[in-house]
Amino acid sequence: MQSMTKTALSLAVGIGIGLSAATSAWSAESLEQVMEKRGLTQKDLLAAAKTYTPTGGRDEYLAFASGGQSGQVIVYGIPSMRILKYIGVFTPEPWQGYGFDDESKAVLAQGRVRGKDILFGDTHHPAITETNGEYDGRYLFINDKANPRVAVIDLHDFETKQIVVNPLFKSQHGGAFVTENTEYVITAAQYAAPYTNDFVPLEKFNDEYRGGITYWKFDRDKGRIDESASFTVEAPPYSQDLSDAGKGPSHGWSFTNSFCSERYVGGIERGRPPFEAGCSSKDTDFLHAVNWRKAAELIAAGKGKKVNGAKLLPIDVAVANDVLFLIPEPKSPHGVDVTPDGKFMVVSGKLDSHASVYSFEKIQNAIKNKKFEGKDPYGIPIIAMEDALHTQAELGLGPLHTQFDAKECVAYTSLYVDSMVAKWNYCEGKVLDKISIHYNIGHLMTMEGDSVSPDGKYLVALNKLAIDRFNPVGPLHPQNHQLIDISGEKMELLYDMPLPLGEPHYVVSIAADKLKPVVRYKSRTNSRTDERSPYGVRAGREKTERTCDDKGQCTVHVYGTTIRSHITPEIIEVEQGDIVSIHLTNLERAQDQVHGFAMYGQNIQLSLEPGKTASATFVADQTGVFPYYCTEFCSALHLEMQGYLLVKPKGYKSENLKMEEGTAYTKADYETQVKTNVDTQAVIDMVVAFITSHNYKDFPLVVGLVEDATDQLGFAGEAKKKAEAAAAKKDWQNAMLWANQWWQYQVKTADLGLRAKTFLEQNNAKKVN
Ligand code: CUK
Ligand code: CUA
Repeated sequence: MQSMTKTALSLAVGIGIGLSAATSAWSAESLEQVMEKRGLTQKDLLAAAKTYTPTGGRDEYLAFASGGQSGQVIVYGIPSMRILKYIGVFTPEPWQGYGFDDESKAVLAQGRVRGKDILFGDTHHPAITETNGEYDGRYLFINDKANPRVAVIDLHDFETKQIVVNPLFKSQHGGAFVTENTEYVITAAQYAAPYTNDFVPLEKFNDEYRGGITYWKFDRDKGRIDESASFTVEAPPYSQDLSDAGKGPSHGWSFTNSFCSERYVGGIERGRPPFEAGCSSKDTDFLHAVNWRKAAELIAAGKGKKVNGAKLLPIDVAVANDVLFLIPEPKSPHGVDVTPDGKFMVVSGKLDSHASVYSFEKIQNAIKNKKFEGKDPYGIPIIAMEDALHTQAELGLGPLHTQFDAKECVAYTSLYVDSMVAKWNYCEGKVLDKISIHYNIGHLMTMEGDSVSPDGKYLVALNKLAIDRFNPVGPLHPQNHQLIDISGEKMELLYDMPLPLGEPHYVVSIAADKLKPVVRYKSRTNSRTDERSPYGVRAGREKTERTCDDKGQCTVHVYGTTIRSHITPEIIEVEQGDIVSIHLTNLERAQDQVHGFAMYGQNIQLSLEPGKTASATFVADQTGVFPYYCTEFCSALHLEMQGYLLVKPKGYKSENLKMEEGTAYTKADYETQVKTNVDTQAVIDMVVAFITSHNYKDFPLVVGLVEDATDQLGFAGEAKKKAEAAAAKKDWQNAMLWANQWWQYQVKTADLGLRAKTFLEQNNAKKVN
């Protein structure tokens, strides 16, 4: 190595060639000392050991949490509770380019309500697609309560693909809940309103305001909701709350609880007591039982009607065909949860200390024997509570939502007022255990707890208040997700996770090994449609086209690419008033080799994952100089990954100026650079020798790195040829610059080699141990 140039030598040192591996001096602090210093108990240590995930470790489950008012979905791992991703759903999310590239703007535009952009969502209940009642990990649905919308997220890339708007509802709290084979995604209205967009006075509430339950048809092959095959079952103006789909014996039915069946309309300003007084005066509300399979048949047979462009099954048709029934449920219920075996429905009333367990079999018997205690004002038959009830259990104050364990008959119910979780037996109506949480729990969630075979193991309590749990960060506190170990007889609190987004109403979790997310897109993919983008280009085919229509409006399409460490094109020239559409394809194939694209003054930020094509369209209405650059620190020369948009005044005539280089290079500069490159190549060869002599093919990650390094070395070869061609012409300026570009590719090759080498060293060391 004596003759090595300085730059190549520092590179060699950097990648550890010729140096003995540094031995790490492990600090001698003992576990006891750390415990004492940090005030930890044995119990804390045990909890830490159950959740701590060492570097490189993976979680057993992935959780998808609603982001409440943030309009997003949060992904985190269980048991580590490490946040992995925020998915932009109803809200722009710049890191992912969501709402900033043309492709995702088209998705958000699907969510317009009555012609208006709605750029927030109140997300409540995520649901994973199911096959035979098991989570299959293909898609995730989530509803927007504020605007009656449902989004479809594809779990092959964790991106939002579709938003549908319910044309009948003006709110939609109850959703999303899927049927056993994801035939339908169920949502329910909350605040009754007219189905049309017309003004209807509140005095006509009973006759013209309506609730409803919508069954969105999911097309599994396309991975999209089919609005034309979706329908709504008309419901009285009771505030339909949450639903759950039947399963097993109750497959084909769904259940929706309600509150304010008093049909009270507030109006403090009219001298009337407020909503909260009038909506909780009766002792019971109604559980709605819907035979959705029959409803679908009736719709298919043309028995429905079209209202506001949507298919509706009117109450009278539903009643005449045994589709819709009501069952009283105690005081201001919130939520309904079908047991994993599909035999029972658990409902809890916020103002009643019991959980009520209804029997599907008893409900069916009452229907078969036409045993009803009466009809509601809309003619819907009411099954008496005692004819439908299996058992009730006194759980505590403010019971809300219920989740299930792997153990037979075991359920967990959140107690909002008590700030506790109750573990109980729903077959026998017996409380088994209780644990305090901090504070005011809403939903709770067990692993795969909505499926036909919950895994138990962990429970997450989703708490409304964080008060004293974390370091104060101002009057707005984070949310608090608390992880509880439910594997034993007694529940054990393990961990508090602060979540700094909107209120997380509900979370679903799935065994991580059921998810198979991709690491790259097929070349030139529009990730929002999963089709090849017409705007994608291959390396070397980059181009800029300007066309003008007969009114003189010109449009510039830029078909560009990104690759470490340059954007092609680096200069874009347009005229003031042009519509500019920049389409960039990330040519990278390597895992995690993302580039971004941001531009001054145009509200543009693209995220270009390997293989993706994304576009930004804007009007160049102001003249000027607009730098753009890559927003991901993608490589050593990331800061140099830049360019200029030049917006020229109309009719601008070039002043015949000459580019003046900041630095002029000589033959000697060129030769020094070539020497560095030759030495660098020697370093690369050493790394290659190391990798190829160390069973690298056993590690897919290293194989990927080697592939990428080979690509980079190929680019180095092309630049080398250009350098030599310029040198042959004695064009030392370009010879030197291309020689430098050749070296840049070598550095990238070496960088990848280093990562591969480190990985092999660490993992082979592990094997030896
Ligand atoms: S809701 Cu928030 S605690 Cu929207 Cu499911 Cu019950
Ligand atoms: Cu690409 Cu930074």
